[in-house]
Amino acid sequence: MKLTFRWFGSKDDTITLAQLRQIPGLSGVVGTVSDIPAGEVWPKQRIAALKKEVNDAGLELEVIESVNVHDSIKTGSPGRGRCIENYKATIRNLSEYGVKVICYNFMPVFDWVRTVLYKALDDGSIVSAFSQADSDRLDVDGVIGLFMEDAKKHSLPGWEPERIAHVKDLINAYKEVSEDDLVANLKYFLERIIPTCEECGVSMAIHPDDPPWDLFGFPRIARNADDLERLLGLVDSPRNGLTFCCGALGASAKNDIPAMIRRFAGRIHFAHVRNVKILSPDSFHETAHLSSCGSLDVYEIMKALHDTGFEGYIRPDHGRMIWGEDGRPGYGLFDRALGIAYINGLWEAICKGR
Ligand code: DNO
Repeated sequence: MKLTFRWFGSKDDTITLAQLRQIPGLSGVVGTVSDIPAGEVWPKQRIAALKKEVNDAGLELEVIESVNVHDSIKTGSPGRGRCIENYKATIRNLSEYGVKVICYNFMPVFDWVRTVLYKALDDGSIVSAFSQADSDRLDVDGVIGLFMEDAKKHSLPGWEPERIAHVKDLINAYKEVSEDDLVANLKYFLERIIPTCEECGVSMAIHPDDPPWDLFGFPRIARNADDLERLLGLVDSPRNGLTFCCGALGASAKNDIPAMIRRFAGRIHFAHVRNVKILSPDSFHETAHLSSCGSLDVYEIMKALHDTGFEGYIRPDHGRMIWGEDGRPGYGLFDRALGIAYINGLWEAICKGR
């Protein structure tokens, strides 16, 4: 496995590559070019510049999170043909610069959703949280307000202000899209891009729904093991794979995370290893990575990855805000670096215990 760290770029991240370089065991960053709108081609010069910057800092750039999928593709609207061709061109361009895995999602309208972005735990650390009851009270406008308030300071992945400015149109565009339609639209997309991935040696890795249940009446199609099985079957190629986000899936106690890792071995290209504290069947808050801090057994997660011969990329995810750091919710330096130290420790112990 290769350990990586999500980095939003020198303009958009408070964390520097020089800082990341000092995290022991880190092989590279999970990068993005965030100002290119979904549906457009990522130009080679931009990818080359990002790669150079990352390589110059002594790190690799082999994973991208995310190349966002345009809503015309998700909703199956006219115009998707052009966006799919552009997506294929982006895959080719990224592969030329050594990218091996592309993370994306197929969530309607919203990416990850929380109802609280700053919740103080007993130790004074700050985490985000979700409660279905609060979400029902908040309605779509309330949730947008919550994220937009934060967007003034930090633009959160999936909640970029320019996207959210059109959110009412987006919501309308998804009104007639059923769960079956969304699956069919994903199949249409994958059938067209996976041959390009096969040619270029790039793996697609879909991110599961976060939280892993239906929200605001929109269909969700990556909530549990059965959903993931269905997605992988849409195009049965190893290039059609998963970003296995332990925290997203693990927010539902019905998802047995180590068992799912064993079941989908070979199709997991990228793992987001983190913990989450389940408070009730539909509420949770985020935590430190340690098993004892949350509801997931992170040792069993790492063991399942190890036992199944996982050779992909791992990154820590959604750290707490600690030690007075101010950053994007979930994406500070300190707690994610602690998460990596823990993942490194578990991995070494598991390897040597064999
Ligand atoms: C949240 C992230 C997601 C993820 C996208 C992939 O913190 O895990 O925003 O990057 O869903 O497209």
